[in-house]
This record gives sequence, structure tokens and C-alpha cells, in this order.
Amino acid sequence: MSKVIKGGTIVAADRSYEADILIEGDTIAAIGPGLKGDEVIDAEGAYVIPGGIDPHTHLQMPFMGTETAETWESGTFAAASGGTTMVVDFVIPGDEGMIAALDTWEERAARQASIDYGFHMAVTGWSQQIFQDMGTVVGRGVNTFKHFMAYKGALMVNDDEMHASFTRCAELGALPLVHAENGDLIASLQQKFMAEGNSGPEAHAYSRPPEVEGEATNRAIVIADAVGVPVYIVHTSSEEAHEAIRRARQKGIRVWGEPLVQHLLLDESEYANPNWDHAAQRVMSPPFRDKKHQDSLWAGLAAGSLHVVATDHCAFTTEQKRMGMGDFTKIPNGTGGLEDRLSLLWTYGVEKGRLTPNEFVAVTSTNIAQILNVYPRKGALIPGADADIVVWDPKAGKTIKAATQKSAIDYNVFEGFEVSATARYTLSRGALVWDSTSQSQPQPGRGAHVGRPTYQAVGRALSTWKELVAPRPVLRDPKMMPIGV
Ligand code: DUC
Ligand code: ZN
Ligand code: ZN
Ligand code: ZN
Repeated sequence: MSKVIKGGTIVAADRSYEADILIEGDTIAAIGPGLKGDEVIDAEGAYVIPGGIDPHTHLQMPFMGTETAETWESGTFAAASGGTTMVVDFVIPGDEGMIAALDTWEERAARQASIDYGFHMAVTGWSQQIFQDMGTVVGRGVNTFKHFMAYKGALMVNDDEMHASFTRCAELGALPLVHAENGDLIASLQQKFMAEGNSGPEAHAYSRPPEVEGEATNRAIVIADAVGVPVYIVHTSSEEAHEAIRRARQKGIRVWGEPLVQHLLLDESEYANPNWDHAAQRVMSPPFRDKKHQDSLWAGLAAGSLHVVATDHCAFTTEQKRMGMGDFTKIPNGTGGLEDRLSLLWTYGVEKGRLTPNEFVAVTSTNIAQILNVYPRKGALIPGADADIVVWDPKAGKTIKAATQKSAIDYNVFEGFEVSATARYTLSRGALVWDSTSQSQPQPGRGAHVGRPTYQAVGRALSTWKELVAPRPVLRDPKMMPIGV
């Protein structure tokens, strides 16, 4: 049974044009005018875009003494309803090690996911075992390794460990990802604010100023450059971090920056809300910033110094957030956004003239498909690509409400936001996983793991340190004693 998407305007990262799309099985068979298929999907008055890819989610992840409340089933339903057809989730190994953790993540996703998915693997220390396991993990289709420069005493790696792991990434042809915040400084600021009696959610933001992010971002880039490996900075939230990325790119260093839709649209005044629950629900790291930082992030997306808009979807219930009443350092860090990312970015990006529709497609799908080495299977509408397609209706607005969301948590940090565009249909490898009329849930377990090959030379960085660390002449005989001694 073939399908044809008829009457829409295709919006790709590089151009927009009117054409139908013929789907046979999992993939796009043809694109052009007047195509015929067994089943017609109506795209009249709508845009037709590549399915969104959210490269930053934490589904059912054990963290800060609890586990994120979004399951693979609820999370991928939420994603599909919002026009996202692939998530890349973080595997965070505990004592069981990388391989057992990857088994757990794979098993859960295989059973529950209704859209396609991939994994990143966290490196939370350094040992011979980790060195070896990284090779195994790459063999299982994971080409990215995450490093936390924050969460001291838990996930944090120091410079030495990061350098070792980056070197291993370079050797394997893998891409390091970094959560860039100075974890030592944060730990001492947390102690200081608690000692001063500042124990509420607002102190979470006080303890993580933009400076700690800017410093760590720069440090991560310098270490990656020393090794000669490209680096991807997750949740870039501040001008300081953006500046470090911009500066490095100007020097020819291969670095990518990923703002979150939350940081683009929500600011630090959220933490001043007198309702403790409201403020705690918005505690995430890095914290929300002020308008100056938001403007910088929007500008970076338009200028091409920032590349991907993700969500870091890490959803805890209000009950879980209350673990941190009386001590902000115990509020589980994380917010949601997976379901609303595309609608929000369209409304507050495209509609406001901050992004073109083509840039919108680039930052929600195409760029990350390229960075993660799954392009053009994902992120492109061309014959042969997976039929991960969204019929995007720019006239079907709604108000975001926790009461009607597909996400499993009891609130939404974007509650009350009006959005002007939503997904009419979402197709995942040719199957309808979201129909805005029926709104029925797609089949859990139909999603597939998308293995990602390692990077070839073309995607690799060259260190700008080449001359700096080249062998140097020995200037004098080391056995000769100085005159007069
Ligand atoms: N930040 C969060 O807010 N949650 C998960 C991990 C992270 O870095
Ligand atoms: Zn992080
Ligand atoms: Zn500020
Ligand atoms: Zn994260």
C-alpha cells in the first residue's frame, strides 16, 4: 500500500517548493507534481517538513535519587504528537557499567518506543574498562559520548579524564558531547548559598551563573582542540558559552552549540515565582537566564554560530521536585519540552521573523542528522530517505496545557503559551504515528534503533595546536653546567 502526501509545500533546510511525496514501505519513493498512491494524505494549506529530531532526551533515567517520570512509551507518543520522529537519549551507566546500561536502555526502547531512536553514552570516569567499553559501544551504533563537567561527586569528570576520553573518541571516530558548567565552582556556591539560608529554587540559579558555563565551555573546546576532535556542547544557555563557541569557530575549530527551546523562551524570573512548586518545576541545569542571553541564542541560530534546538527533556513530577524542599541542591534537575519544541520554535521563531522556515527545518532536523551521521536517511526529504515526515499546519493553533498533553507529567513549563502551528499528521518510516483528528496513540515497540556509523576523515577536526606541540629543537647540551657553578 503506497501513500501520497498531496497538495503541500515542502520545506527543506535548503529550499521550499510545491510537490507531492510518494511513500512506498518505509521510505520516500518519489517527489514531484501529480503523484498517485493507494492512500492520500491531505497536505492542502500545510507545509511538509522532515520529522523533527530531538537529540537530547532523558527518558526513564535514574538521576538525583529518583528516575525521570517520562517513559519511553509516553515520551515517544508526546514526541510524535508534536512532529518529532526521532529521539536520541542519554545512557547514563551506574555501577553496572556501560554495556549493561546500554542493554537496559535498548530493551526499554525496543519495547515501548513508537518512533525511531538512538543513544548517546555517558563517560562518568576513566578506567581501562571504560576505554574498552567505548569500543564495544561504538560497535553497537553509538557514535557519541557525553561528558559532564558538573554534578561533582556523581557524574562529573575532571580535565584529565575528559582529555583521555576525548582522545579515545578521536581514535574511534566518535564525537564527544559536553555538559559545560564548572562543577567545582558550583559545588562551593551551593554550599555558600545554603549556609546563608538561601535554600529555595531561586538559589539554584544563583549557584550556576553564566560565568561557570562560559569558563567550562571554553575549557572543553580547548581540550577537544588539543586532541584534534570535534566537540558538541549541549544546552548552550548563555552569551558567555555562545561567545566561546563563536570564537573557536572563527579559528577553524569544529564545535557545535545546542540551545534548548526552554532557554530561548523562559527566563530567570520563573524562579522568583512565590509558588515553590512553580519555581522548582523549572529547576534545570543550566538554569534559565535573562533576556540578554535569550537574544544571544536567537542571534546565534540565525547567524549559524549555534546549530540545533533540542529540549533536554528530563521530566520529573511535582511530587519528585518536592524532594528538594528546604534544600535546592536536592531538587531533581530537569524540565520537559519534547512535545512542544516544534510548535514553540515555529511560533516564537518563524512567526516572529527570527528564523526562516528553512532555518527552522535546519535547526530541528537537518543539522543534527548531519552532525550525528544519519543524514540523509534522516533529516532530508529525498527519494530513498526514511519517510519520517510531518504535515505541518501553520493555521492549527492551540494553547499549551498540561491537562491535554501526552507527556506523563502533571505540569508543563510552557503552560498557557499560545502556539500558531501544530502537526496535522506525523509519519514515521511511512506509518502514521500521529493524526490530529483521531489523536490515537501509536503502537509502542514499532520504533527502531537507528545505528550511527563512526565519522570518516571528512567529519574529523584537525587540532589548531599542531605547531604548538610539534617537536622543538633542543637549544643547549643538557649536561653542560651553567658558568660559575
Ligand atoms: N540537566 C538537567 O536539567 N537535567 C538532566 C541533566 C542535566 O544536565
Ligand atoms: Zn546536561
Ligand atoms: Zn543575568
Ligand atoms: Zn541532558
